[in-house]
Amino acid sequence: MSELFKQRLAAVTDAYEELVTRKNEPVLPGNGIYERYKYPVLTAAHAPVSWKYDLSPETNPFFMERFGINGAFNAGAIKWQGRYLLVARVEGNDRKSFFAIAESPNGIDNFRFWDFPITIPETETPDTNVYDMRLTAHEDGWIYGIFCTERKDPNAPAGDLSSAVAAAGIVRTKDLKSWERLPDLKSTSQQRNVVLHPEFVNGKYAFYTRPQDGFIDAGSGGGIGWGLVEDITHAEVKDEKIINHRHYHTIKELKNGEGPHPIKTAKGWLHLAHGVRACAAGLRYVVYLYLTDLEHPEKLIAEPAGHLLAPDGEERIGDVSNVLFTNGWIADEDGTVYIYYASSDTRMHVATSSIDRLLDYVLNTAPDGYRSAASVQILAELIQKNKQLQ
Ligand code: M1P
Repeated sequence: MSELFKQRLAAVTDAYEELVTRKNEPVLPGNGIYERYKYPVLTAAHAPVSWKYDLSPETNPFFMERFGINGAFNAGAIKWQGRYLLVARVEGNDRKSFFAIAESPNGIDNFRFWDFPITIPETETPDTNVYDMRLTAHEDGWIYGIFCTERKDPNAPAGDLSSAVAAAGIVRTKDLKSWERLPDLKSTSQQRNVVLHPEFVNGKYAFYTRPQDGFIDAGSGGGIGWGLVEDITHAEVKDEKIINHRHYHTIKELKNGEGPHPIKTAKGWLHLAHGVRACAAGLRYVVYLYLTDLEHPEKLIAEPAGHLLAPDGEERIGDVSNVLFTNGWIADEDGTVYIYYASSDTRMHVATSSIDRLLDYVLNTAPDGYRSAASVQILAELIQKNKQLQ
């Protein structure tokens, strides 16, 4: 073994260990709704040394990377045997994404990837790319993973090497190690950001959908949809209705999409979602919250105006800048909520809050008045109220 190999192996291993054992800390005082944390919880650099390097001095004398990892983002989340698990979208330098589980003892730091990425069985039409898994521990006893499967558009004209078709892939597991692939969700349009509701509704599986005109364009899709499915092993949404609408001059003017599955609370189902608008810098993705009825999860009860989380500081920059995206959160038994969000299609972060705080936020923050004058009126009323208290 050469001196170079020895030195590089030691340096790379030390840097990795330092990163995955680093303590995270809240950024205070925050806004009272949640606390952000100083460090991202998962990055490309969290990929184990054994994923990136051939550890044999004979076949890798320069100790150079043999498998480049470009990002770790858009992770589903679940609490499993007392540990906080992220099912990350790991993207290689080759642009292909795959899923891998990273585990933490406390949900805010010390995330380490499991030894192997997840092997997702393919259907008869192989996926070109898979990403953004939403995990649902369903009352039927399975843990489902609903993800986006992307394939080249078979109808793309010759020379068009970009057009793609998005659909919802479905896998399920009982141990998070072996995964059974079910047929993709059938619906009348392309789909991304599809999420399985954790409970049966009228004895059926319930899906949050995001109908879209094309691979990127939500177009006439209208917003976040809802549909019931009889048989999850041949899932088909026949009747899809929009339950969270896009709206002119809001944070979700162009597109929106359900995040992780909603959390059941005493006051309704708490939903986390992303909204997209266009601006001179391109698309801007932010995260917002809404609440729906306990008995009728498709019925909106409350929705504050604007975003809950928007790109801030280093979060603004990455492979696809100005993007916050979420598809994972964990509600602990004590009411703590861990909101996992990705920044700029590059890395994962956590923000912590509680069911009580998020309900207070969703129920007591004014809804969008859709006009500047309405916003000024809300602000003036708050200032006036505060004047009487000062
Ligand atoms: O690049 C931003 C996001 O774009 C897509 O989200 P949406 O379908 O709402 O436009 C997804 O590809 C997502 O993975 C990505 O983070």
